[in-house]
Amino acid sequence: MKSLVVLPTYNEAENVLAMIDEVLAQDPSLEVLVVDDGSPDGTGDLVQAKGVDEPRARLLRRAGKLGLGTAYLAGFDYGLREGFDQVLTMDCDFSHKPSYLPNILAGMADHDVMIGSRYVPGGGIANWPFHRRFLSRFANFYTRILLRLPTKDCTSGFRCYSREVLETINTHEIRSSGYSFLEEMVYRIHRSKFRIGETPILFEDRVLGTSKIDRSEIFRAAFHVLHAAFFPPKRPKRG
Ligand SMILES: Nc1nc2c(ncn2[C@@H]2O[C@H](COP(=O)(O)OP(=O)(O)OP(=O)(O)O)[C@@H](O)[C@H]2O)c(=O)[nH]1
Ligand SMILES: [Mg+2]
Repeated sequence: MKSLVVLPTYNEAENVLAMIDEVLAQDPSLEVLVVDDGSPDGTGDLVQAKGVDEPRARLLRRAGKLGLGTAYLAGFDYGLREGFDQVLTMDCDFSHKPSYLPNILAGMADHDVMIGSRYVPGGGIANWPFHRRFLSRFANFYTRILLRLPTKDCTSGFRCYSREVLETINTHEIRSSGYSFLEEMVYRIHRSKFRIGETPILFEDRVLGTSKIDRSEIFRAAFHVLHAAFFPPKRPKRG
């Protein structure tokens, strides 16, 4: 089994090399692809230099800040093209701790998708202020009700997708970015009757670097979920 861990980055120079090292240390089957959107802080150059003596660390540079959703799409395409059996995604700010990777990989034995989940027993959020916890809880409640999803954490970006899932659901039809991209992925996967598993993670707020999420994204995501509820995507044929 060959697995690709996609790390989208925008100004993560303080985190990126330590993240790569910790991820690669978890399992010999793992390789890393950093999808960097021309970070002004030189994140891309650090990864390129790292790749010189670490063949398991790869870099995909994009010209400008094109958003998290399309960074995931670029990572999925790369993983499929390069023959990986599964593609994982994680934030590159240590909110998603690499030490959970073995649990996520183990879950893939009997699931098509695994999600590192804050909202299953044993999971949680360490140091978020009340308003962010509330927002995340509300977003998940709203999404689960409207889209009738059994998944507890629909907005977690800590995931592993099997090759078959990425080949089946039409990821390029997903127009939304950020949180609603993640919600729509879960929705499409669930509608195609793939097995979605969740394993608990303790999510911790970033220590280094700054947040890139903007407030308008929250409203766009809420609208997008509503839209998906009334106009569901076509169910693709499986395999
Ligand atoms: N390639 C790429 N990566 C991005 C973009 N926006 C954010 N990222 C990365 O996506 C990951 C998640 O972004 P964060 O800023 O941590 O967003 P968040 O976790 O929702 O917000 P915080 O909890 O405040 O950190 C990080 O690794 C970012 O560097 C983008 O436009 N392009
Ligand atoms: Mg973060």
